Amino acid sequence: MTPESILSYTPKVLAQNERESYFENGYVFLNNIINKSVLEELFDTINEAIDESSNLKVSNEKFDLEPDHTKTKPRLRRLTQPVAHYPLFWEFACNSIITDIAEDLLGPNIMFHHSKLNFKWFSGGEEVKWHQDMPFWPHTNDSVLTIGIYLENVDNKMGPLGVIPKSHTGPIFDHYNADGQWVGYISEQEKKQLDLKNAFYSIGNAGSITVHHCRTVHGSKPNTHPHQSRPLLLNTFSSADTLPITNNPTPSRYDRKIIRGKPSQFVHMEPYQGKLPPDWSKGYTSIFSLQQKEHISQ
Ligand SMILES: O=C(O)CCC(=O)C(=O)O
Repeated sequence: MTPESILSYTPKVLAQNERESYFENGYVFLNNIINKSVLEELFDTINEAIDESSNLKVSNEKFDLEPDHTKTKPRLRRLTQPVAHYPLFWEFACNSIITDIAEDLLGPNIMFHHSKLNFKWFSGGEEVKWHQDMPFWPHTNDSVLTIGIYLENVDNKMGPLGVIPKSHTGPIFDHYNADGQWVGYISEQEKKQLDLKNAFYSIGNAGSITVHHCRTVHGSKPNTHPHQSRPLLLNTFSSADTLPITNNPTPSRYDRKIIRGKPSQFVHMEPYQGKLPPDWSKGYTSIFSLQQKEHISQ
């Protein structure tokens, strides 16, 4: 769907000027949106997941671990596809205020792509280098977004999510290095085209929401807070007429599921002017391990 047709529908949560600002700037940040009781429920499930991960020594399809993860001091980088493992996360993705916000920005018919929970543990939880999402999972057009929910209060030491306003209107950057290897971030050379000094960092309370467009350049610094982690739950959705053109790096049974409205009989096609990602059908762990060069995909 085009921004004009999306904006012609009556919004459910956002003010019209917030929707217009999303299309103009490529992001929107909303402080204090999710109720405390909902956050507490999510946390009960997250604590279960952390307990389960504490028995692991190496990352697997569900848990991406920091290199110094131990049983007594678990340090999870990412819980992959929480929706596939815990019904509560699926219910939250398809039937909550975040689904209404997705509808305000994608139109009445919505397709689910994937979800993840990035922990960014205290004292060193890793950086996410500047990147765009679209090169990881290109679609037939750019009516695709990711909604992030802060599960703890986040200050500027904790690696808040940063976005470059209006970068979604610029080019799709190369996420391969000069040797043709996929690195999952924008090179120093190409970064010179970005207005980094105007980066917007989302600082806010637990229950705040960040939304970023699939072409918006974004990233986050390491978490240097001495004892506070920065769990960020991320869900990616598209308009129903916007189809992925490559395999989902982290497929689940909910891949391409219509979660609002109805499937589309038509596809909205725009030229995709970026490189395709590598074939991850035989395995993908996370942006963290790719960017930290724990393995490099060709
Ligand atoms: O966790 C973050 O700060 C950013 C995550 C992100 O951009 C991603 O996982 O693609």
